Amino acid sequence: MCNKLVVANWKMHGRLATNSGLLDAIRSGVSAQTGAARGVASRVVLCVPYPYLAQTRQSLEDSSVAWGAQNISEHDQGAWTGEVSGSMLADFGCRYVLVGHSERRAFFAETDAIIAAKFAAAQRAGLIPILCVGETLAEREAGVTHDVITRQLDAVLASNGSAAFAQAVVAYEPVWAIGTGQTATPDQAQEVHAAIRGRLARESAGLGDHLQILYGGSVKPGNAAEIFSQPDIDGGLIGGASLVAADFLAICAAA
Ligand code: G2H
Repeated sequence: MCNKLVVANWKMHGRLATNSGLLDAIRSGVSAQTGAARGVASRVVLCVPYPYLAQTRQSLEDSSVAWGAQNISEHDQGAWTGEVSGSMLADFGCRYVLVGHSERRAFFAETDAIIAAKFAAAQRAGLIPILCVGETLAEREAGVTHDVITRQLDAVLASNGSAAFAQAVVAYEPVWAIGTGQTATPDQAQEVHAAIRGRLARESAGLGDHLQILYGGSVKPGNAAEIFSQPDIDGGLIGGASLVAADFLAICAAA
């Protein structure tokens, strides 16, 4: 086991009553993995819906499992009805926040500019943004995968600068692999991860070495080890499989 980062994205799932068992199982399962005499355990983060942040904090605050949110306002405070700021997330102990998940881009019209602003807002609040990038099936078939990823990265680089990536995580999630059961092959994922690392290394050599790049898109216990074995894959962003404790813990153990 090496020091990969495994991030759960619960999406809009969960209820107070059922979350308790899932949180308890993950806390004790990760603790058992960490205690195993097999080296350094993977780092684990749960990104839960806003209403369950208090419950998650109460369950995990004395554990090695961190937590975060799935979205953030680009504004710090003010008349923005329905929005949640970075400082509010920090009040609930969040350390991470997803930014630019493809479902936000596709269904909530989040543009590259909005995502860059959210990335900045997260860092102003002391949170670590997990910037999600990825191409659609049509874009992959048109041969523009690298152009899309570069455009998504460059929007954040242009407004936040390369230094901002020293305190950030990038997640490559091919849109065609999200929740579909269709996973990028390890070679397909590795190729894009290497390109992401290369793009950021062109800005700053040290950045390329240290940046954590996660893969997301139908990661399951059965494919996690092979995906995580790729040299430029530093962990995973896990959706559906993060809702089943045994599956999520098996993925953590594979990391
Ligand atoms: C991609 C992923 C988690 P899933 O959205 O972000 O979800 O693992 O269900 O494909």
